[in-house]
Amino acid sequence: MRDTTPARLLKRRSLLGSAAIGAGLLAALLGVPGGALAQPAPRPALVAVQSPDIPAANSLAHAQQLQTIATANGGNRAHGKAGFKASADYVKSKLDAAGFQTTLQSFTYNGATGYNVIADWPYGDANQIVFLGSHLDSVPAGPGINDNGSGTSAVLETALAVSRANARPTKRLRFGWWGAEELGMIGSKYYVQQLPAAERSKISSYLNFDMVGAKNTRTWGVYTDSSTLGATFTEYFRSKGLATNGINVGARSDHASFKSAGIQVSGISSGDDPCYHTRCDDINNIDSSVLGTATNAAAYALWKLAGIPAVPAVPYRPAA
Ligand code: DPN
Ligand code: ZN
Repeated sequence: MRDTTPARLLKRRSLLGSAAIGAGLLAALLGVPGGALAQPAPRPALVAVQSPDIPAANSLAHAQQLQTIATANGGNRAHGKAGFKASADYVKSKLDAAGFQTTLQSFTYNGATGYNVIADWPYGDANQIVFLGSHLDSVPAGPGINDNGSGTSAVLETALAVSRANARPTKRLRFGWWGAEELGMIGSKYYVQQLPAAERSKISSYLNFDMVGAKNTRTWGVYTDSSTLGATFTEYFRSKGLATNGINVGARSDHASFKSAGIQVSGISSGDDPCYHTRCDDINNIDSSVLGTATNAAAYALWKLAGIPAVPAVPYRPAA
């Protein structure tokens, strides 16, 4: 070990002169290797949550694909229509390519086949699942891009960010895109009801994303039955200087299916708009930066709640 006792330093001073010692100290402070007093660089401090910064354009590209699908299939993506199945196939193909374990779960409602897309990221404690979901169907009147191509895109892009990060979370991550929400949360109710009780009890929390891209967004609505989950979203928006308000969505979206099974739920919404449930809820009806904020809020909540390890801000290089 290097002798740094005062006596030794004084001896060095007398041999080399104070200028050399000064240069060595400066080299050490600047982290320059080989200085007379160079020390190993300190390990950088770890930050609590380090979710990725996801470009808004990524989520917007999914919304554009959903618009293209609606346009090619009679202008909507409603339960029982070709535009719905094509939407489910789009989401599933992206997840399959990214390494998720996916399931296309079918159910029957109103004489038509509906589908849920479920994706698991196969790492972390399978007994503690953090679940993010959004409904995938539109109403028959239009393409449903704010309601709910926006939530669909935000959750899809968050899942793809998990894959890009090659995340190794403490908890398990599951993602769901629900069919026939607009007819009464049919798909999410079906999913929860067919799960055995032992499987239901593994779900720690469910976060819902429904209408998260509205152009007229003033504040972010946060709904929750758990102060921890709600605070996670509020904390994210506050860190970006964005206003929030507590809203009550009641049983108007898919979180209600999970809440009924005793699972802690929360969700965010930018709100509806003049094109709600009409033909003009198209790609021009969303604001890409609002959609980008929703995506990053989803990623922040997921990284925090599932315990995805923070990475050092500066790579750690041991001293040679
Ligand atoms: N997106 C609405 C629907 O599916 O008709 C429900 C809703 C309203 C969701 C308000 C969030 C906030
Ligand atoms: Zn909706």
